Amino acid sequence: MPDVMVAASSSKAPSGGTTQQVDVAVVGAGFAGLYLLHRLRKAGFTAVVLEEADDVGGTWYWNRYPGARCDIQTIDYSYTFDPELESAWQWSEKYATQPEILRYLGFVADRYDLRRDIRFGTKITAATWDEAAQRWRLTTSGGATVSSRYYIMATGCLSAPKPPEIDGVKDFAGEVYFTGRWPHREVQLAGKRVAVIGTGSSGIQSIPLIAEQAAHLTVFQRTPNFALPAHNGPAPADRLGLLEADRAGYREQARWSLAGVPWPQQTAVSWQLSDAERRERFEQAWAAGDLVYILTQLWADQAVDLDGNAIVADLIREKIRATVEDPETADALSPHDHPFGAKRPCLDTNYYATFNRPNVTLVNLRQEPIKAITASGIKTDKRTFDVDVIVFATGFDAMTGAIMAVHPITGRGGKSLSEVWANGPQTYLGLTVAGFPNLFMITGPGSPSVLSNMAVSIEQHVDWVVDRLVAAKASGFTTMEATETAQAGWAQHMADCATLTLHRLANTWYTGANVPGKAQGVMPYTGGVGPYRSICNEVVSRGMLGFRLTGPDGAEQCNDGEVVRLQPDVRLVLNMLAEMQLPPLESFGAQGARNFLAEFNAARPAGRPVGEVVDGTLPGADAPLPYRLYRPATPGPHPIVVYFHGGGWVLGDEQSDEPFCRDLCRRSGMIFVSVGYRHAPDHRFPTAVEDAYAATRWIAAHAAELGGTPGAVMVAGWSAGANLAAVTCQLARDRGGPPISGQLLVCPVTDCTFDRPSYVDNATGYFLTRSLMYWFWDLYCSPADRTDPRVSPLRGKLEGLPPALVATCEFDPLRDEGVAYAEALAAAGVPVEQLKARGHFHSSLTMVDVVITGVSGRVQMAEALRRFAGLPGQDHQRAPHEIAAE
Ligand code: N01
Repeated sequence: MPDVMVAASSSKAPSGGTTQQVDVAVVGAGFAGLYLLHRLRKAGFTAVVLEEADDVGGTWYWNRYPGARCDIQTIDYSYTFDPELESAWQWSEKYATQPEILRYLGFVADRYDLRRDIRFGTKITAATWDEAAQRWRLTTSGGATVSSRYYIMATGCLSAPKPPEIDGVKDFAGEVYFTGRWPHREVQLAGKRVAVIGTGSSGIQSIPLIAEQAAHLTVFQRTPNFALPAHNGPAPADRLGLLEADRAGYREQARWSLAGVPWPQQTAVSWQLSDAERRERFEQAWAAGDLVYILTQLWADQAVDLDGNAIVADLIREKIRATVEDPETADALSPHDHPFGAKRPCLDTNYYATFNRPNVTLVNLRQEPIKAITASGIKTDKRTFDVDVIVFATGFDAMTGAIMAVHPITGRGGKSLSEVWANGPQTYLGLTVAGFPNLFMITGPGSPSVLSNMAVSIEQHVDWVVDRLVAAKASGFTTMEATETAQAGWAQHMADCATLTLHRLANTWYTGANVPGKAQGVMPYTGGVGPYRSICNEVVSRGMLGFRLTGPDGAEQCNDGEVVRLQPDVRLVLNMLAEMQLPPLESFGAQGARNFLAEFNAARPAGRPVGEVVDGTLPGADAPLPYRLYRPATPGPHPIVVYFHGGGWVLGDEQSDEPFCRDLCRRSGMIFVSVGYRHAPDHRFPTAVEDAYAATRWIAAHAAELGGTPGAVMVAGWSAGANLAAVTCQLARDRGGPPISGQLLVCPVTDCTFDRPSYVDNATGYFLTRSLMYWFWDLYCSPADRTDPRVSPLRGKLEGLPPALVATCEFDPLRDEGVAYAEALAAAGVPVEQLKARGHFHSSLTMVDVVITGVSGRVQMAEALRRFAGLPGQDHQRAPHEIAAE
């Protein structure tokens, strides 16, 4: 079959200046456009696909440079919507070449008879929403017009090549090629002096093959990129075996995975593995030749934490040094300016070894930038390189380029998309834009798209959009449009997701940094394919949340709102808990609940190393109490924080908040002494509070023996433990000491009133429920005791208390009483800092290494403790989510 199949049976524009009327107009006949057309037709819509190229293929039509291949294993990079299609097509290699992928797309187009509705060689010149007709009006390069109810951009993320931005390109007398617009004829490079500018995936794939042909190849590199050997060949037997053993299961797993390829989520973090274990994992990944594998399967913190990431980057640089013979060249090829994976890494075949060839030269543009292109070649600020051919592998105006720059799109009220996106793309789900009714994008900015296996994301987007069109038609609605609230909520969720990953720490096409003047920001959705799919499904199950639908005769439905208000990792934790369908904790009884908690805690990450952990016993109010002391690794003496664990005065012990204590010990550089106070119902009020007070006295009196700084201590606690910390401060003031220099109250219980809005709004669904709180209160103290300031400190005298940091979480029944306590402290003249954790639930801030978005909160807590102790602040130049190294 020829590489380029001429579209003999393609759709023709209607003659005589008539406007073609269709239900749906689609732009682009690549992976997305073809599947869209197939699904639309099956759903009974009339559709036309408008395609600039002369054939199907999209990105695979244009990118025909030497060495062009996919970099997701081909068995994963395929359509999965039709099992018969899957068995009708066999891929010949692990990573198919561009011609083979193009043949596949042609095969699909023919198999489903798609070409008759594709208008090739047709460029759209403008798209305008016609308010009166409630339709899109498209004008095309040939002058023909199309009127459609819906307009769907299936334009791909990497289809608008970026101009070279180098002076003098027009002066060059030799041949010029762009990898993204490679000629359809054979390009003769044999015996020629060739320059390649750019070392992204396109450069890295083409350089080894160009080097084999050219008399001499000069590679102009601005930023070195991480490249990994593809180890191409037949599809690996293990992956093929998995697919063939359970095709449907394999595909389903991919749909719910993070990157659209069925690999499990790693749980071990780098610091839990020995050097030897890490190296073994890395070597295995290096040998696997699989981008998704090495990006996700080494250790859980490789993509979210700089320290975990640096280990991988170091190991890759070691490989580069081992391959490239000239140390200076090896050094120039080694990336140092971005975390591994923050910029798209490449799969290569002999890339680094190519620089050992005598006919290849690397020019490091960081040391000698290009000044201009001249008639004879390329001039840097140090040298001139005479060449016959220049290949620009300089990339794309990614994600927004093909949607925005290619033609004006005008929505409601005459607003153009370029205006609306002037400060960066705004979308709802990456699929729609407020103000642009009935406009959809497949893999648009705000969707997982380029951070995923595109084939999986495309099928999900297409299915979701077409299913919505079918549902709208069935219910008589003719327009569908995202609301501003939903869109703003999605932007917030996108930003929350982006703080979890390292993508924002690199200047890449993901962030728009490669195009001068383009607005900056992480454009793809970084929350993962599976979570994204569940959110899209949730939008539907919640009555098209965030969409306004209208129909004839004034019919309207608008269920406004934000689909995700939780932090992304909190959402995952709560979903996981919901899936476990646990009975209410209170139904276990006190001992049963304690056992459950102990089991739950045993399964969590243990917490990072601290200098020393010491167990001991101290005298409580009238009985010995166990304690656990966490000492920093730095030389002492250290200030001491007396810590009270959470658990509703009923559950937990001196070890149950271990990861939280370790984390704060490391961050603050202070000793944490976690006290095992006695619990209800065996020991009801006021035992716990008297134990807490007695323990604080004893610890303050024995500070030097414990390795602490003599003098004042600080108190801290979470939940009921924060209640004890707050009450201890009041007792210490009233009973003549010990001196307390500060109080850290995390989600404190401060009052016995249960009718504040947070008790109502967050009564269920956020793990700590209102009924669980009732149960705790009932076990701890009788109704008559509840107004006692020793259990409701909000009702006590607040003047003269030590400075406080009060942390509250948005989705916590205790939120409002925490805020009330902070406000009352401030009113009483106590210096107070509030930390209001948006999108978090009661346990978020203590779930170290699970809820990573809690890190910035803990950084703030550690800083507050240091201020209480009169210590200088620490250097927090690093991004807030990054966990400092030992
Ligand atoms: O483009 P890129 P690409 N002067 O933007 C350099 C996908 N893809 O076409 O990093 C000098 O990655 C630029 O330097 P810098 C894949 O997702 C997939 O290679 O900006 N240099 C960079 O080195 C990929 O990520 C496959 O400092 C200039 C290079 O040009 C995406 O497409 C194959 C410059 C551009 O790299 C884009 O890849 C190919 C200038 N003025 C592509 N301007 C598969 O394997 C830019 N550069 C499936």
